[in-house]
Amino acid sequence: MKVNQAEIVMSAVSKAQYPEEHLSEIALSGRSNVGKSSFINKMIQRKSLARTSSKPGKTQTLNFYLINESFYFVDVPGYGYAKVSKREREAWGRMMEEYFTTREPLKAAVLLIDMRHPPTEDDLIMYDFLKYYDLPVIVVATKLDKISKSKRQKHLKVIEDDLELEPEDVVMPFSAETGEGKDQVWGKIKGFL
Ligand SMILES: Nc1nc2c(ncn2[C@@H]2O[C@H](COP(=O)(O)OP(=O)(O)OP(=O)(O)O)[C@@H](O)[C@H]2O)c(=O)[nH]1
Ligand SMILES: [Mg+2]
Repeated sequence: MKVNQAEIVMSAVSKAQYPEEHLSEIALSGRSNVGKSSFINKMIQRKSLARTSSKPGKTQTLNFYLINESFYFVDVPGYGYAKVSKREREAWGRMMEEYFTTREPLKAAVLLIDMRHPPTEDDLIMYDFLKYYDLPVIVVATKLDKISKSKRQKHLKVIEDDLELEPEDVVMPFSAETGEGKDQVWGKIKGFL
């Protein structure tokens, strides 16, 4: 996909702030620090349109990025970050539920899993949550550049098995560092737009 235009249109904390023109949306989801914001930047070839950080918990709002004036990537705060209070966790849960369960323009979720480790309990819950609401899920294994070539298949298989992937889903390896996997993931995303 050739991206000619990309801009942030809204940082939202509730429904009233979501964009109104109802273009298709593709949402990112995954643990804090897994690489959701980096994924967006790499996919659209912008170094730092979406803010990233080596510290978890960078993204705190639903950030709507308009791409080619035709659809949105929605960057979402991550889960599984230990240093959040119960109140913050509950607020996060409400925000996620409100968005993922009621948003009509949402066409698919990209669920990012850190390829270096088996999925966490929270990853399994997130996958099941998305499936429960009948949202198409694109499972992307990130940080591919950190795994040696000989170990890649094994790591992908662990993700597949632990998530108990439905037959229609596959795990797509990706690196926001090298761009490996980018074209394949674009191919998959285009199918939902
Ligand atoms: N080597 C490598 N590093 C990556 C990759 N993707 C992300 N990172 C690094 O991982 C860290 C976290 O990336 P972010 O994109 O901010 O992660 P996030 O999922 O948006 O995190 P939150 O906003 O906290 O939920 C940063 O230091 C990135 O540079 C990748 O594919 N390879
Ligand atoms: Mg982020």
